[in-house]
Amino acid sequence: MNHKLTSILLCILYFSLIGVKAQETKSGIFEATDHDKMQWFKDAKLGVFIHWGIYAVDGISESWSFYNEYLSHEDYLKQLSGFTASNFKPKEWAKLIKDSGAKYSVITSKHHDGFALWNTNYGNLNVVSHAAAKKDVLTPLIDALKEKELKIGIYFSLPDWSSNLYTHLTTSKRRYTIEKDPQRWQEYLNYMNGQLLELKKNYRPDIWWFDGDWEHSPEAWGSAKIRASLLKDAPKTIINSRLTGQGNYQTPEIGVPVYRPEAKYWELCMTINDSWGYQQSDTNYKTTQQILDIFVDCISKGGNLLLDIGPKADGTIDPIQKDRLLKLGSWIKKHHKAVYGTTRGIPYEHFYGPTTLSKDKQTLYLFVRDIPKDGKIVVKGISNTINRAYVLGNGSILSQKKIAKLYWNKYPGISYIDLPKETIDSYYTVVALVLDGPIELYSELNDAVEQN
Ligand code: H79
Repeated sequence: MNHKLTSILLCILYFSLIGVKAQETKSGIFEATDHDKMQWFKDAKLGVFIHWGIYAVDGISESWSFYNEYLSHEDYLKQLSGFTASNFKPKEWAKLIKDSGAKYSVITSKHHDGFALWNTNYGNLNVVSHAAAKKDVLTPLIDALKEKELKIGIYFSLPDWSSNLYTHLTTSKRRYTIEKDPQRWQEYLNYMNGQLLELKKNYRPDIWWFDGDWEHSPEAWGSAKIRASLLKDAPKTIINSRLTGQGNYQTPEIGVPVYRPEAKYWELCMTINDSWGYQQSDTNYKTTQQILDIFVDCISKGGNLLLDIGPKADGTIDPIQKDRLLKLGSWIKKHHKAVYGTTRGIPYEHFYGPTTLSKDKQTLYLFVRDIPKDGKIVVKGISNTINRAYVLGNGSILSQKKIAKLYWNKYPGISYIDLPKETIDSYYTVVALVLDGPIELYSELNDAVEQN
């Protein structure tokens, strides 16, 4: 092949690669190879979110309490002297998180109040030089989580309402506008990016969990530049959708999706009571059943749950929060095959409840919340033969009976599967249907005689 032809072919190859390299999706920009890096996230299903900061001292809402002017910024910062971390046991936290069944944990390195949990060289508000703790708490926590082989997510607030370099102080007070003082804004960006690079270098996180992007445009934040610098030498890092348009997955907050989201990758973040940080007065804890209702709903729709805890200022974790994580963990342990590495389930028309499928699509897991009054569960419109039905984590093989199956058409009939009371789990019983091949759903309107 001559030189000219080779270079033309190389050019064509180059431009066709560029063409598939980046693609805009709902959650942001997607590289062609991003599906590989998202696989562990897709399989993980559960993460534990940690909101830990000075707001735990008085038990008031994280950052928002002074932003919304419920108290002065000055009084909010007085909590620094109560943030002792004196009983902080990172290894116990990591064990608890592992035992919850989570595969990753996302920690607030810095919330909108600007209080940094590590020994940062940037800014003017961190745990070592400004809080009673006088020690870095982020490093030992991340070390302990890594020791337990948990993936690490770093939550980072783009806004810092405490910084004099930042535009917003409270809902009614602005320090300046970017248009009028671009230099000051640039100084803020230098501080913010300095911290981000510090976090990247120190911790090499698997996920960057941004928050607060709504306060400025992506251009003002320099979102594309931030993304490029975080991915440099770390292309497998995942970024959430809150770096406006630069992320890999969507992050609905509190609102459990009613319909299956279109996004391929998504994660619902959810409080364990009604607060992100520790608030003593908030006793409105979700029950284990309710947490599982939400979790099962998420995984059956192809998403993850990022369940939040709010440790106290001394580093202890409320016993109710511990209890919920441990109960969730023991349910997941019993039913792990129906959870990790599964894909979203089948439409409710086939089964009136949440479902997941094994990766090879040959096992369908049915999540049964209640006790069926006639001891039977019903599955419709599955063309496969159900080779075996059993109760996951219990082992009982279940008998089944098919009705309304005719020999002269392809309509697969209605299957009734016996579910004896003794096999019922206290939260969700999982029935595994082992099929004769990848699942085939029948969706025809069966109104014609196909064979006679
Ligand atoms: O860290 C937790 C919360 O503190 C933080 N995200 C979780 C994980 C958070 N709280 N609220 N929000 C994020 C979104 C806030 C949106 C609002 Fe607005 C800001 C409502 C009013 C001002 C954005 C801008 C929506 C309407 C205007």
